[in-house]
Amino acid sequence: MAGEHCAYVCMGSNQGDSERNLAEARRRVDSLPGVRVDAASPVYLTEPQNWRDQPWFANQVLRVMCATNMTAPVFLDMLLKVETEMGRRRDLGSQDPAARFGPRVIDLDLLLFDEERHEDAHLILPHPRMLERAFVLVPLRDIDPCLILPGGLTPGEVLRSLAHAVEGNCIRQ
Ligand code: PH2
Ligand code: MG
Ligand code: MG
Repeated sequence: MAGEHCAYVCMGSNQGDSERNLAEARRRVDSLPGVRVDAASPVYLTEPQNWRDQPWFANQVLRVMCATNMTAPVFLDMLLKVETEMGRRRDLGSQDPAARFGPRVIDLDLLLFDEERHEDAHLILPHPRMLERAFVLVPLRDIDPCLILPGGLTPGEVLRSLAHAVEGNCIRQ
């Protein structure tokens, strides 16, 4: 449909059955009103970033089409609701890095919403750490190798200057 919004969501899980959690989250996102999952990357097993002392993650990126009348903050609220419904607990406002970056049943991070820029206490777009994270860029390259990211480069071009290793479905960084 003309006028739809194109969004990218990075899903992550490192508690419980992580791959099942990703599959369940994908199903739930696809059934949100005005939302359709248009493409899904393979699932990768990825070395934890930011907070190292925790289990490896399963990560997957989705390309999602949203109805014309959807806005980025409304879509984010829907994603946070899916997280909560799947048992995610957050320590709201915590500055503790273990709470910010530590283990989670499901994490749904909005990476991009069209070319929108947004910055307030709830939402920053584009996602501020997406260009540093191989677990975002490798699956993004799988689904959209020609996507021009903030900064003007494709996922593959950004990955060239990021120390990381992909072996099968494993990403070390
Ligand atoms: N998410 C984090 C912190 N670190 N590391 C990996 N590999 N994958 C993640 O999804 C991830 C992380 C905070 O949300
Ligand atoms: Mg996250
Ligand atoms: Mg998150």
